Amino acid sequence: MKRDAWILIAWLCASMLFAQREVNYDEDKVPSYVLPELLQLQNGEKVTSVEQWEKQRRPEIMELFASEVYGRTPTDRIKVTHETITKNPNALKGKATAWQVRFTFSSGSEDETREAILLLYIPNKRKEKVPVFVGYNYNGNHSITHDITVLYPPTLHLVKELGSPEWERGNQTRRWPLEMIIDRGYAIVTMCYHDIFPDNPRMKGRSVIPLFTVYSANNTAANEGTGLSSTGTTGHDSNQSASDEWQAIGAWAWGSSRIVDYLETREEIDSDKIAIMGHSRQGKAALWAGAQDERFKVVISNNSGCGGAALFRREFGETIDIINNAFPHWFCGNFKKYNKREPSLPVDQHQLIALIAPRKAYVASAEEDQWADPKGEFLAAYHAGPVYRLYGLSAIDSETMPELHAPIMGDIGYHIRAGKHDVTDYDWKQYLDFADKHFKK
Ligand code: GTR
Repeated sequence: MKRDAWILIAWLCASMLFAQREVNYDEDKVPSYVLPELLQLQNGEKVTSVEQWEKQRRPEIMELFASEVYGRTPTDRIKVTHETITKNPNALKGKATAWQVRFTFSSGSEDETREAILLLYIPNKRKEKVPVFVGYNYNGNHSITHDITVLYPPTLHLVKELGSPEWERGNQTRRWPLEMIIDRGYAIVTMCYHDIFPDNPRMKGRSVIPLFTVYSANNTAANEGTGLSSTGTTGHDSNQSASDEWQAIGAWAWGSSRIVDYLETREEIDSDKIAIMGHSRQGKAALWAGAQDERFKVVISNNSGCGGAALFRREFGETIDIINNAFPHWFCGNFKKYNKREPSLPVDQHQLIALIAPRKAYVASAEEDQWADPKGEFLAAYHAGPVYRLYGLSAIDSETMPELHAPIMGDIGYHIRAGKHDVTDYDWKQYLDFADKHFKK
């Protein structure tokens, strides 16, 4: 082998070792930290009433998450149309009716559009309007079922090479126990998250973001998706946008609200009983969606980790610096100021969960998912408590983590299960129980 190749290999090994060293999995090395106050205004005044929380403190915290972490969701509305493509009254062995609906998003001038395909299952056995779970899938609607009539997402080719495992029908069925959800009397609705923002640093130009007037035109060229040759880039930030411009997580959260807009048009659905469930990066987006859109009455983050439920200040597992380098397109530009500077971030994730109050929040961890910092996920749920108590609701009582498989089901829910980073039937059973409890089924 040539000398240069050896140097390259040595450099790669050294940088991998270095990267590994930077990840802390040792509880003793968690720095001591002080969490930003929940119930204290920026002017130092204490918050003692729901009114003060809602009118003053909550907007302050919301503003900080928008400007410093996820970017601002535009307030302008773009045109969204819905077209039913298929209706299958015999889905899931006749237990449900499946609908596929094409969403077309258009810019003000309507010269630019994006398409997304929604897949909605509604239980056939129902006496009244049904509650619903909203959740994005990672690999496409075709991946959650073996039903050959379910369409591929229009965007998958932008991020996944044809023939890669994501293209295989049914490759994610184990994460989507559709029959179990339908049997419990819930509708379930999903969409491929790539349809809203194809998950790649160079794909912002292909996302819904350029459809908005606030999108700065000067970043079109830098971010324009040019096909598969540009995928897989890490540590690359070609983002020229305003430092508080929304990025992928903001767009995914926005997209889930557009799903709610559609659900509100469906007479079979009880729009007062809408739950959102997101796994991992979608757990991050679900919390941000739940914070912003009060139509989500139950908000569930499954193994959401850094930028989701986990407290940043523990610097355990994935950190701000690591996530910003690996996924430069997820958070806003300002968030990069906090790389390796967690204590200077003006918010932490207990505050994100608190923004959901008085609606119900559930955080779930997996024992082997140390990258996501289960303890940090638990502690954020715990420290959101004061806002729930302000509303007279229940919160998590003890700072000690519960045992495995001992779910807490108050107004804030939490569980940790055995096993890896994933969504399992066990997780879904808890979410259904939690939703039953709060939707009084
Ligand atoms: C990881 C990332 C996590 C989590 C996860 C996922 O690579 O570091 O923050 O989002 O991906 O979404 O599966």
